Amino acid sequence: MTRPATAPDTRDIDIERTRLTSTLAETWKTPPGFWGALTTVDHKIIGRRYIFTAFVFLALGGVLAALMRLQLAQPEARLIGPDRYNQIFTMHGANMMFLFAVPVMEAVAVYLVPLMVGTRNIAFPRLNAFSYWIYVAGGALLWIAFALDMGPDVGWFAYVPLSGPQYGAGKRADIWAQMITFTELSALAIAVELVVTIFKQRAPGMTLDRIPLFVWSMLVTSFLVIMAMPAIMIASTGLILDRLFGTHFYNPAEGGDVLLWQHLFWFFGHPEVYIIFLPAAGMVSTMIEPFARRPAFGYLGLVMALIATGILAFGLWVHHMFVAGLPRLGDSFFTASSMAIAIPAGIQMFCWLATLWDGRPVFKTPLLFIIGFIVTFVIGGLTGVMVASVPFDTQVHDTYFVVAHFHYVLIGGAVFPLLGAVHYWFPKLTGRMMSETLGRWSFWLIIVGFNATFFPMHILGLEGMPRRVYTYQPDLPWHGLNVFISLSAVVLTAGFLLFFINVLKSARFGEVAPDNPWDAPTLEWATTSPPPSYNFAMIPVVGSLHPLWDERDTLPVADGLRTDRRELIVTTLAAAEPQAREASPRNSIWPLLAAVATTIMLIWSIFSPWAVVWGSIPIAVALIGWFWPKGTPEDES
Ligand code: HEM
Ligand SMILES: [Cu+2]
Repeated sequence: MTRPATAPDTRDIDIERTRLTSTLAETWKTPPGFWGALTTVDHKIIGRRYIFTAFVFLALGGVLAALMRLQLAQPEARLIGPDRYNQIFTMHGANMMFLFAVPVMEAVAVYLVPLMVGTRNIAFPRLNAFSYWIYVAGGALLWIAFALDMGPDVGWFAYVPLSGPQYGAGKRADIWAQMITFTELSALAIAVELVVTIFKQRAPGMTLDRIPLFVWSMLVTSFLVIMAMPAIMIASTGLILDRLFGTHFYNPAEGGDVLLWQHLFWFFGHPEVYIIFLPAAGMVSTMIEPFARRPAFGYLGLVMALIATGILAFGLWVHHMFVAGLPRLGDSFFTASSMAIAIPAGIQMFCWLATLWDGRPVFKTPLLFIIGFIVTFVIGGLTGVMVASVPFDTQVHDTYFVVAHFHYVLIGGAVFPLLGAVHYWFPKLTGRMMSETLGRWSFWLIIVGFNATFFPMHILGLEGMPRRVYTYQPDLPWHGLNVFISLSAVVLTAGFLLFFINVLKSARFGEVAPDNPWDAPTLEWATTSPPPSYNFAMIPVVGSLHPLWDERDTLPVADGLRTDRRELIVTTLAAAEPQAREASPRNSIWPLLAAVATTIMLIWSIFSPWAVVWGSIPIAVALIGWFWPKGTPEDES
């Protein structure tokens, strides 16, 4: 890189190591205290906060699940009435999907991707801060509404006409629709940040075929988010307009169409499940290497499988509409495409099994969760192939069979890898190790509790028990299994509680973690645990797919970056050759203010269309403050 005339001691190569780290720490620091917390743009602080918040929503959603199981344990139980029950299953589903599963994956990526690609912050750090605030606001909206008995009660996919103006009285459905706007805004923002970070901020030498598999999975996921989320935003905005304005998007009497809702929703909704699953698959591919003690088998196959799944994901949505009365020939195509998705999933499975088979596995907690994932996800995949067939789906549609199926893929396919990932990356996040003993106990309780809870639901479904019913009569043959399921859910809950206890205890008292406790090959382990504010004192230069295995003692580094202001290296898209030094934004309060203004406008607009007019003014002011030029010098090539 060229070196224009700057003060001689501001470049990293010109100063000695201790001064280098202290100068960098000063340049990149988040001031301590409340103000620092509100203005930070550090991806690690925001990522940690995001992960924590998502787990709070998991716990809240779990409480609702427990309530449902309590109610369903006995026939004609009086604990929860039908109206509250409708709110509870809707809240549970919407909360789990929109406030837990998608955000938690994005959150882990916000924390890890910049470290794994060897850069100092995520691209668009202020947008990242904004995205977190807007996410919290959407979550608070949903839960406060629920506390006020205004929680949505139309199911997590809010079908019209039930959610439309004719049947959905009050503001319950509007709360659902606007919560979508909040969470999709935040997800879209992160997707854009991740794509740019992965394309332009990879460490020099990290060519496309040296990108860690979790990062690949987040790249594909981000494109899925960018292409799928607009469909649901259009759908939910149309719903709000129908309800508030009297438009007729979904009103057949005036030329609207109820099936339009289902198409728009599932055009988003099916890719949504891969937005949850692909990051989990990426975590598995990344974690399996240090525990199998060999490189993942079939890197190219794994990457291609991610991409293939991402593309196919957009061609399956009608399998959610097999009983909507579409032409049979059309349905058959979607049966075929739904079954085809088993091919890339199978490729990944074979690669993981081959990695374990040929490796020398160390059975630590993360690997246990990986094995739990493999077994459970295969079962969920098999019932998926079953419901992809129209005659079978016609039979089990809207029964507990489907509830069993999607919990197998969601919990088995995403939550298990995620729990493994928490054990695996915890030392990087906190500087401490999680307890292996508690980890094993929670794993066994969760795996046994999960299967005992959800496997019998297949049978209940085949016996005809519909989903979303608040109770059932004693003369129906469902009682025994329901008691069994509710008791098993206690075991599952105990497992989750133990996991949370482990996290809290280890964060305070856990064994202090070294930089690379698992002898892992990827760059996030090349820095301290937890990493300093600037991530890397010198930007690493990557010469292989497993830099920390192949160049154990001598990871080469790039130099020439300024230390007195935030700078990072921009590299070319494919070859990752250094292109420019770019300034990274400083801390700012404006993202928070913009989020507050946006929140006011969005919530107000549930009640009055004028909110869009008047509410936009504070947003515009906040954006002007955000983008006000501060005289930062031009980036240098
Ligand atoms: C932790 C243990 C969990 C238990 C015991 C549980 C239990 C249940 C039950 C009993 C229902 C059916 C309600 C009904 O049809 O009346 C349900 C629905 C649902 N669950 Fe879970 N669940 C759990 C975790 C999760 C997770 C982690 C996710 C997503 C990542 C999830 C997503 C959903 C969705 C989307 C629905 C459908 C809601 C609707 O019908 O609108 N669940 N859950
Ligand atoms: Cu689907």
